[in-house]
Amino acid sequence: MADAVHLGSGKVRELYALDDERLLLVASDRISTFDVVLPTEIPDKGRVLTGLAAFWFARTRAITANHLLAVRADGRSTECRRLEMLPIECVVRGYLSGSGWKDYARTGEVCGHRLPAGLRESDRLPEPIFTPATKATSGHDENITGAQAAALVGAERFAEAERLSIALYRFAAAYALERGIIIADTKFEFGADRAGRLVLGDEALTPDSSRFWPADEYAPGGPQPSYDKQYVRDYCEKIGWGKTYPGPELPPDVVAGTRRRYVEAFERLTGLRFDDYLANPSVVLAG
Ligand code: PZK
Repeated sequence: MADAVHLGSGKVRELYALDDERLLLVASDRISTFDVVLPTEIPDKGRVLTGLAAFWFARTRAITANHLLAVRADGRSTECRRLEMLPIECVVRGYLSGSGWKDYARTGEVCGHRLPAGLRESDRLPEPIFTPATKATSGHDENITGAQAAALVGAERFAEAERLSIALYRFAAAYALERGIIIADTKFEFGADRAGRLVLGDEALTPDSSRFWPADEYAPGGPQPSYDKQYVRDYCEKIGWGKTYPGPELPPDVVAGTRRRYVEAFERLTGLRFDDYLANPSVVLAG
């Protein structure tokens, strides 16, 4: 870390340059809800997300190359290959939720995909759809059509990003469903390496980059409880917070319940004990 150069901050992550070819991604224990970072941290949240992303990177190598080089001993930092990131978010939706549901309810379409009539909020889609978005530097990402995305990255790049995103989602959603977790939708970020090959970057298939729902509580026709953040959201509703900065401090029982849900998601999906990850983060890379 001594000579790592800070490049930027996300809401809950920090990005450093290690040298011309390598970056360090550090996941903090900060949590955001309703787009506001709360003043209370969830212990080990950053380690859970780092471990899960590394687990998925290791298990999806046959689908796509990715930027992961190493997980550091702290369990929250990953060294990765520096890429030329595409200026689009590669979102895949298997269920109708969030902005996808809003757009469908208004127009019957999501990002140019015409969907069957009569779908309800949180319904499973007949097939997963690729719904790219622009990367907003401030405010919210905006859904765009495939044609708009192709104009931004080139038709060939677009087609490959779409194919890889759908394949990654299909693999992970089927795997997670067997372990009691619905991955309703997810966001990938791709970049190009020096040879111009497309490489999966960022964090992938974590609860911060996806909607995780508990499968045993799935009830389409309305919004679904979040696997990881539901205690936080329920508490925020209960106290009548206006969902604008600053957010409320979380009480110890909400922190403990939320930490337990993150750890539970990690253990269900990886089949590993979280304590074993803390002792040696490389365990997520084996097999
Ligand atoms: C890259 N971000 C998002 C912003 C964060 C993360 N492999 C890569 N090569 C080049 N750039 C990036 C990556 C990755 N991943 C990722 N911005 C650039 C971001 C702020 C903090 F932790």
